[in-house]
Amino acid sequence: MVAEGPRESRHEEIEAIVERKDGGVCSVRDEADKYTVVGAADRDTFANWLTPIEEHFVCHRNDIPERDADAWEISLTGGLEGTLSVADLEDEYPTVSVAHTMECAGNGRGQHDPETGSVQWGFEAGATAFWSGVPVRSILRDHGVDAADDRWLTVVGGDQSDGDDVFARSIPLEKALDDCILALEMNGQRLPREHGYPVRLIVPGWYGVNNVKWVEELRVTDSMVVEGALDRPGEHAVWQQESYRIHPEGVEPETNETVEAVDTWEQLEGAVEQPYTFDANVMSVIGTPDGASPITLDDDGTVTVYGVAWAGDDAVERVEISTDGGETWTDAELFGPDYTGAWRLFRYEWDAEPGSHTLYSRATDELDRTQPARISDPDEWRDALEDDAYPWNEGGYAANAYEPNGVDVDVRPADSSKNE
Ligand SMILES: Nc1nc2c(c(=O)[nH]1)N[C@H]1C(S)=C(S)[C@@H](COP(=O)(O)O)O[C@H]1N2
Ligand SMILES: [Mo]
Repeated sequence: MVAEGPRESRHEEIEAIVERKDGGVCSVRDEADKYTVVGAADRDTFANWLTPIEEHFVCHRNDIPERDADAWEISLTGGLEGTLSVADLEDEYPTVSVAHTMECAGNGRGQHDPETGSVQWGFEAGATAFWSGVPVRSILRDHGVDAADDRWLTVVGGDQSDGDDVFARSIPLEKALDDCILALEMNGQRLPREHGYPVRLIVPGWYGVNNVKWVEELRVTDSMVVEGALDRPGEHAVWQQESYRIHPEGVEPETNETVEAVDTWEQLEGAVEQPYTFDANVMSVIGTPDGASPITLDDDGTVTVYGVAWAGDDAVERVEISTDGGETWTDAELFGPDYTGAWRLFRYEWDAEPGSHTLYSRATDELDRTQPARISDPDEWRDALEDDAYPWNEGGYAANAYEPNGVDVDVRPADSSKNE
């Protein structure tokens, strides 16, 4: 089993990352100190489309593998055969770039009441980067796989656990063939070690956990990973079948070989009993004003509200803003880059009055699913969604309520002294 005690190495690794990222991130509380976690330090990370590497959150459980690219090898297993070196990826395959909004499935966990364990994220664990590398499709086709046939791709990380669990995640082969890549670069630079150097999987629009860092095995099978599925010692299915499942308190998630619905929201609506955290639920965050200091009005009395909204691999249809604590709502304007799997910018010209205001943003996706207002109580599980609440769940996963992410803004009158 997984060891429980705090790990000294976490602190050193976190401090080193925070220092290297020079103020763009800060460390986030992890009750048992099992994870290395840093999150965006400032709300205005969410006022820009591309997140600089310096502001991109980091989240992983084990120590970072130290092997370099020239010693790295990916095994191809299951329906595949052979190995791939990083040089093979660079020399024998095309390179593409994809835009991807990475959101930790535990983002918003710190907003659950009563508190759930593990990393107490607010909204800091979201970021958008360009990732470049080899389309998974090119590799699979080259190895004779060109139809999904309801099969799965299991991807294994080379990070050694201090227990005996293997970091393995499965995604439907259909998604893998569609737009996933094995990334070697992030925002045009060699992958930083903490983001998966030398090679990581990118699953555009899907929760962070699916984006396996330090990839060392690709396996094609009829089933998603279950215990005993891999040719190696240890526990194989912890990260797919136990952790990162959405369920009420005290429930042990059932192992499934396959599921009919992968869209996380569709699963939550009842398609799967204990949903898997696959594509990201519709979500938004206001970037500016950030509420940190009062705003002094311009002569024309308007304040521009900027933020970002995303909906996994579905499109964002609409973003509404409330400047009166949720009483009334007005549409914001979507603008800027528009890539599947990445967030959209929004802006709203607010005719502000002096005083204190609570601002909310609320996004709706192309399937007409809107962010709920709050996170439910634990006993509301099945009725929560109908009651405009996100279901409180034991792991604190995939929360997308808007009220906990509101920003309180103090507005001051235009400076009259300059007219005197
Ligand atoms: N091998 C491996 N990959 C991993 C993890 C991990 O612990 N080990 N953590 C996952 C989780 S929970 C998240 S949120 C993302 C975070 O990616 P980032 O650190 O590049 O932001 O990586 C994912 N990939
Ligand atoms: Mo995560």
